Amino acid sequence: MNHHNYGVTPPISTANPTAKENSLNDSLIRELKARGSFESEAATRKRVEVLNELQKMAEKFVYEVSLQKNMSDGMARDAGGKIFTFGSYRLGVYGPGSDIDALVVVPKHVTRNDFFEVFEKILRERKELEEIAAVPDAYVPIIKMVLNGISIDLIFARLDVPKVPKDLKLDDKNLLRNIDEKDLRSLNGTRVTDEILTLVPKPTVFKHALRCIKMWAQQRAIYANVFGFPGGVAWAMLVARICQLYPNAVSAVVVEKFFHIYAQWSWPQPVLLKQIEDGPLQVRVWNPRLYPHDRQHRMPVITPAYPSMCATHNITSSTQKIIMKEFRRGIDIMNQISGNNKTWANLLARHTFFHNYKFYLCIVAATKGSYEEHIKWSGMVESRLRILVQKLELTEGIELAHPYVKTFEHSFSSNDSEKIQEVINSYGTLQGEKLTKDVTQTDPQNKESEDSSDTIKVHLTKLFIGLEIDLNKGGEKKLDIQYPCSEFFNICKSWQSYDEKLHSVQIKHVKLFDLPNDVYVEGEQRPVKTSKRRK
Ligand code: 3AT
Ligand code: MN
Ligand code: MN
Repeated sequence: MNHHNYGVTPPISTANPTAKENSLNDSLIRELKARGSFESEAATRKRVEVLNELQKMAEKFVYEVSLQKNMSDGMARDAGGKIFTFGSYRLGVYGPGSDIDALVVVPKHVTRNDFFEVFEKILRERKELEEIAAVPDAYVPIIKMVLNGISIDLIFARLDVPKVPKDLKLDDKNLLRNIDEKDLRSLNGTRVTDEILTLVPKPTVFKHALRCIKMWAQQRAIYANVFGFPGGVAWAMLVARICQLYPNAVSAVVVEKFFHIYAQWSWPQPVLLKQIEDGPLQVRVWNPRLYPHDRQHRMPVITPAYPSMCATHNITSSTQKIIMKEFRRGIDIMNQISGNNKTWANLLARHTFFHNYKFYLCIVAATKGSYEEHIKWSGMVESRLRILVQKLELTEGIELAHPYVKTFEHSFSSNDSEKIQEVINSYGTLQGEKLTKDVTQTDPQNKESEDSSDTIKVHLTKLFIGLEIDLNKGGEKKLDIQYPCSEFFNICKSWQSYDEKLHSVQIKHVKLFDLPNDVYVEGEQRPVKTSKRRK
């Protein structure tokens, strides 16, 4: 095989950019800059410094734990410890608001417990530490912190090796032997991002194209893994594959080809950056021939690092339609940009989700209790929204169930428990928004102890699904969504920590003109009834 080929097929075109393509690329970079995609060199230097400090702290951590475990001073020094990064920072597509996603890798004798005790203590000693929150029982256990003004998500992996030198690389799959699932999951992010970068012909072309696609996907509200759209890693792999197919293209051309290729892709053919590898573990590797579950993936995008997984298993029939429509819009606007009728700003225009449908569902998760309590409950409801979408899709009369990718949150307090219940019951509608004037809006984080004992606090999160309805299909019928809704309630209420005195979940039918004001951003006009306008 040709050593210079990237990917599982030869390239489509190895053409070099034309003058026109170069100038289109310049205008793309200008547009990205104007929109604040890049941060200043000074800010990036600060990130590097913070990472250097973090590396020193990691070494100190491993050293201290090694001493505690009766190693000699020399052996404790040699035990090492190393910080890796993943996420947008590692991919080189971070902006001013990005965090740093980091992973600390340690030798066998240092445990996850040590991470949450010793490393946390070392962090807490630093005067640059502004915030810290440990979540040891998460699916991927994590310490979230703010160090020197920079948010850091720090995860942990312990390898079955006696020491972790500074030149250790994570690409060897034998490093995955004899480690637990949490370590495996924690290593995955870095292994995948590192490998993506080795699989693209020109990393800078890839990074700029990915910045554009990320911004586009965010603006079009199709960037959200939990809600059934691709997440950051999936968008990165989708762009990387186009870079492989057009190895000499500039970023603007990669973006243009991106829309063409994926609008015409034979889904569910998977998007692969390389052939899927076998490995030494008893873990599942994505394989639709073997696993019926994997056959259900509609737009599979497969991670390159062993064990390969599908990064887009959350995509549903509706979200696939929405994504495909956006690809076709991309083609259309790119054609017009090419003909000088439109600009990159048109491609990156904000979505019109809260204008597009006649009917919406508003899903409300409410907690009468602490904000921490509410985060858990609402997070659970959010993570189940896809299931509601899937059940709606199967309902007669529903053509499309379009989940919105952001939540809206409020907290209120009052001494009047009936008022509180009224607020919960009407939350999510224009009417409900007026009712909230009778209660006190509070800062969710503010501590309970500051309130008098008879004050009731409620935290609310609302989510939206836009519905495209076609009732004429099967004759005269009324839309009935009782079944999908009650199924959804059952799933939510079977949550292990569900307590009906604290938690509630409701689904409301909201017509377009009854949507609350807070779903519209500044400068965005509410939709107006056309019959009124004609008067
Ligand atoms: P930003 O520039 O930070 O906004 P990003 O792509 O770095 O973009 P995140 O920091 O949110 O986004 O996530 C980085 C990676 O961490 C992506 C994914 O592999 C992992 N990750 C994030 N959130 C979760 C989650 N809830 N569950 C599992 N993995 C997650
Ligand atoms: Mn990040
Ligand atoms: Mn993060």
